[in-house]
Amino acid sequence: MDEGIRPLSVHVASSTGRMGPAGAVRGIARRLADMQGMFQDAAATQVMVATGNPVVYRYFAADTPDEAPHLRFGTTVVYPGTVGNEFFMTKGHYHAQERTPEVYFCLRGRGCFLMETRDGSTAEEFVEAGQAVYIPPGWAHRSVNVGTEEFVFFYVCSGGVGHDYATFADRGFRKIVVERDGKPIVLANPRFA
Ligand code: PAN
Ligand code: ZN
Repeated sequence: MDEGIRPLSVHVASSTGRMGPAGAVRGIARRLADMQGMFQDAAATQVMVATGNPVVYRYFAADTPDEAPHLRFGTTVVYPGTVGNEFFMTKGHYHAQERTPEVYFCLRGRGCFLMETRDGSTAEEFVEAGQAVYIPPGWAHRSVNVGTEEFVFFYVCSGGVGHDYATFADRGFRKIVVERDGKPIVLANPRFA
């Protein structure tokens, strides 16, 4: 038993992903300038950073202890948009504690979860509201908004998993999601060619 940890409840607005009350929730906004080099089109990135530097995504976490055996849970909101022809997405990560899974549940919009393993396996799951995805241990995950409204999903994983973003700093994920003829398609990332 964990002394001092009391049950808590938070509100989740399924249309916006916003969580509250403020005292029980942490929130982070990632702007395009925080994602330099992650999109393929460097020139488009620079123009967009210089002309508004949009918020690409936000995420919220309930204020639970970030350590096992507790759970981390909250929402992520990826806004609609593209950089060049590449859809707005999260940074993506491996859990530093690699043997930890995660569950995502889509609340709104249309998205694609890109997943991959260190031995080069890849997977992608297209989702809309009502669909849940299980991310097994050892699978990195990145979330892409492939629609025209906000892509909102709920996540839950073990506390203390940690996030390895560095693996993706140079080349990103093995697959990219781009718009072609008004539709999302998944392509091999040319940086791996
Ligand atoms: C999620 C992600 C969230 C933001 O809570 O942390 O969607 O994505 P990045 O961490 O890649 O910026 C999760 O997968 N937690 O483990
Ligand atoms: Zn994760």
